[in-house]
Amino acid sequence: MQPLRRILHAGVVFSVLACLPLQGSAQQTYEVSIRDYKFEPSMVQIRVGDAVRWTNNEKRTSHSVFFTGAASLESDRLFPGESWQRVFDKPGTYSYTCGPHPEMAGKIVVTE
Ligand SMILES: [Cu+2]
Repeated sequence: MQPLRRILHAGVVFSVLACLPLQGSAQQTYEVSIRDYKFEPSMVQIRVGDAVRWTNNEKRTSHSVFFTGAASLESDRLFPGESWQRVFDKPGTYSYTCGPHPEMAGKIVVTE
């Protein structure tokens, strides 16, 4: 019985390891550029577990990424050249703006 049990155990370990690279490659990071007082693209569709990274590409204006609504969350102020990222663990539509410039608008749509 002992050798058989060892083979079964090896099989389970191999299966678990084989799944890891697939899970890792499913997660992606999407880029949003901040320029001319706009989020580009203003709407991004992603899957649960993906990340979005915002980069301030202005010459001298600073911005933030400010999620309004129930789970309110604001990034630090991003100066030109700086970036900030967030991972989305739950499906939903996440609307955001910029703290200092409420006329700026963006949306992240997260699906399963
Ligand atoms: Cu701004």
